[in-house]
Amino acid sequence: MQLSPMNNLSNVVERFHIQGTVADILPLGSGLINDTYQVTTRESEAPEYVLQRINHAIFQDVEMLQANIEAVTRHIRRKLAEQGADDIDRRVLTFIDADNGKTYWFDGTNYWRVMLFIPRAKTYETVNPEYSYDAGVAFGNFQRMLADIPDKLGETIPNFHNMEFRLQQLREAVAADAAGRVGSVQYYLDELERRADAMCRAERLYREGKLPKRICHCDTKVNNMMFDENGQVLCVIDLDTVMPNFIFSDFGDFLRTAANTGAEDDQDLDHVSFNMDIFRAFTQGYLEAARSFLLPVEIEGLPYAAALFPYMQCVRFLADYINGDTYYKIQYPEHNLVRTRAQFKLLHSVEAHTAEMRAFIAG
Ligand code: GN1
Ligand code: MG
Repeated sequence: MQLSPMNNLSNVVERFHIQGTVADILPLGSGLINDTYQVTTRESEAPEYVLQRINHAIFQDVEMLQANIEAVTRHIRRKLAEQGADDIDRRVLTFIDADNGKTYWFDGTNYWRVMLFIPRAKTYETVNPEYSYDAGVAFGNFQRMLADIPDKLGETIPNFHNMEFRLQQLREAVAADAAGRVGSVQYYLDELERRADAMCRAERLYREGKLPKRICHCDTKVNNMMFDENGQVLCVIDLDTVMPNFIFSDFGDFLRTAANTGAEDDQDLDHVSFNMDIFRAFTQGYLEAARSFLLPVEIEGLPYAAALFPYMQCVRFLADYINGDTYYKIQYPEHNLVRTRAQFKLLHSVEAHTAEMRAFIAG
C-alpha cells in the first residue's frame, strides 16, 4: 500500500466532526481487508472512536459503500427506536460526518471513515453454544429488520458470494499460474472441482426463480458480532458487504467460523472439525428469528450452506495463493495455503455431518 500524504492518522481524524481531542490511535481487531484503529480521546466525557482505512482496491465504489451502510444503520436505528430499545448507540453503528459532509474522507490516496467506538463491548474468535444461539437470533433479526428497507442497496463487491464466479476466478488463476504455484496444489484443485457442480446449486435455483435474494450481511464471521459485558448480543458490525444475497451466506459463514473447533488458519489440522453443538444452537436461534419469512427451499438448503462457505473460502484462499497473495493480508508466505488446507479439513468434517444436520432441521 502506498504511503498516504496524510500519513499521520490524527490529521485524518481531525477531518471528522468528533467530540474532544485525540489522545491515542491504536490498531484494533483482526480483519483481513480494512485497517482499523481505536481512537481514544483526552476528555472523559468525550466518546472514543474507530478509524478505518477502507480497502479501496477491494471496495472500489466508496460512495456506494457508504450509502449502503448509512441506509442500513438508519433503518435499523429507526426499528430499534420503534421497539423502544434502550442503549441504541451500542446496538447500531454511528458514522461521523467529515468536513466534506460525507461519512468518508478521501485524502488524495486513501479513503477513511470514523464511527463511534462501542464501549464495554467485546468480540470473540470462538463462542459457546449459548452465545451461538443468541448469535443465530441476532442474525435472523438483522435479516428480518432489513426485509423492508426502502433503499435499494448496491452490490459493494459484485458477485461477492457467487460460487460460479469464484470458481471462474480460481480457474483463471490456474490458467495464468502467476506465482508458479499450481503444480503444488493439484490435490486441492481436483477435490474442489469434484464438488463444483453441487456447490453451485444456489445460483441454479436462483436462475430457475426458486431461490430469492434478500438483504444479508455477507460477512457473518463470529468476530463481526459485538457482545456486552453480560454476554448479550449488542450488534452486528463490519457492514461493508451488506447487500442482496442468498440467506445461505449469513448462515454458512457464521458456522464456518464459530463451529470450527480450530482456527481459520490452523496449522494443525487435528484441531479443525465441525462442532455440531454450535450448529444446533445457532440453527435453533436463527430459525426462531427467521422461520416466519424463510421459504422451504431456504430452510432445506441450510446444510448445503454449512458446506458451501468452507468450500467457497477454500476456493478464494487457494485462488489468492495461486495469484501470489494479492487479496488477503498474510502473515507468512504460505499463509493462504495453510488457510486453504484448514478450510478443506473443515469442509470434510461438515460433509460427514450432512445427514445429522438434515435430521435436525427436519426436526
Ligand atoms: C474477509 O475483513 P474480514 O476479515 O472480516 C473477507 C470475507 C472472508 C474473510 C475470511 C470483503 O473478511 O469475505 O470470508 O475475510 N471480506 C472481503 O476470513 O473479502
Ligand atoms: Mg471483520
